[in-house]
Amino acid sequence: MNNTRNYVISYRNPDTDGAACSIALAELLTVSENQRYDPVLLGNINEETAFVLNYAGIDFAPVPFCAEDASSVVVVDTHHRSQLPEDFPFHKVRLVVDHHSGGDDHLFENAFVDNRPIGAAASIVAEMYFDRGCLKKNMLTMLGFAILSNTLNFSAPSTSDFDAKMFQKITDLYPLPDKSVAAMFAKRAAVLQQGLHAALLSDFKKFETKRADVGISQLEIYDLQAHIAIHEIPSILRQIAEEQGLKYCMFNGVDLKTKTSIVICADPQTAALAGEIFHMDFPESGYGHTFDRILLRKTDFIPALNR
Ligand SMILES: [Mn+2]
Repeated sequence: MNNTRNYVISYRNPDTDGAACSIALAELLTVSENQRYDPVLLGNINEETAFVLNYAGIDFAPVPFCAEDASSVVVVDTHHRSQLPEDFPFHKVRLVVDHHSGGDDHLFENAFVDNRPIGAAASIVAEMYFDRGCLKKNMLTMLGFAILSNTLNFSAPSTSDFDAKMFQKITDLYPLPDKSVAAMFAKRAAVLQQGLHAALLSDFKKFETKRADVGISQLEIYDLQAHIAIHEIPSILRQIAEEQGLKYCMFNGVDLKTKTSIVICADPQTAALAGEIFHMDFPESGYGHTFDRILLRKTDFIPALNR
C-alpha cells in the first residue's frame, strides 16, 4: 500500500479511442505535471488499435492496475460503474474525460468530469495537448486515428464540429495518408476471424440503465452482411446473455459501406425492449430490423433506455 502511483484507465478491452486516450493523457500529464502517470489497458487491445500504435511508433508496455497503490486516477472514455473494475477507487479519481451519456457522475465526487456530447474522447485529449503546447508527433498521430476510428470517418451520429476541428489541427501538423486510414478500418474485419462468438464479445458492453441492465454488442464493419452470418446471431446472443447473467442482450451491426445499422435481439423479451427504444413493433424472431442510418449505443440506445 504505497499510494504512490498515478493511473490513466479506461474500460476493459478498450477500443482505439479508449486506448489512445489512456496512453496519450498519461504521457501529457507526465510531461506537464512532473509526476509519472501510467496508462492502464485492461484486457486486450484489438487489431485496429495495434495497427494504430505500430503506425504511430508507440511502444506500449502494459501496467497492471492496483487500486490500493493508486495515489490518483484519471478515467477516460467511460464514467460508468458497470464498465470499471470491481472495487474501483472512485474517490481517488481526479479527472474524467468522456463523451458518453448515462454515466455515474455522482460517484466521482473528487473529480472534474469533462464529458461532452462529441464523437471521440480523443478530441478532448487532443485539445489538452494543444492547450498545453505539447505537439508530440506520435501522440497526436495516434489521437488523429482515434478520432477517425470513433467517428467512423466522420459519419457516426455523434460526430461534432469539435471532432473535425481537432482532427484538422492535428493533420495540419502531421498528415494522415488516406491509404493508412483505409488500412486502419480494414483491421476491423479481422475480429471476425476468431469466430462470431468472439467477435460479438470483442466490443460488448453492459449498461445499467433506468429501464434495465442491458448488454449490447456493437460491430462496425465495411460491408457487414458479406462478412457475418446474420442468422447465427440470435442464438449466440442468448449464449452470451446466459454467460453474463443478463436478461437483455442485443447486437448493433453497423455497415460502414451502406451507412446502415441492423439491430438483432436475443429473444422476444429483448425484442420488446428494442421496440420501446425505437418506438416500433420489433420483430420477435428472425433477423432483426435494418435502419437506414448508422446507430450507435451511446446516441441511439442508452439515452432512450435512461428516459
Ligand atoms: Mn470513445
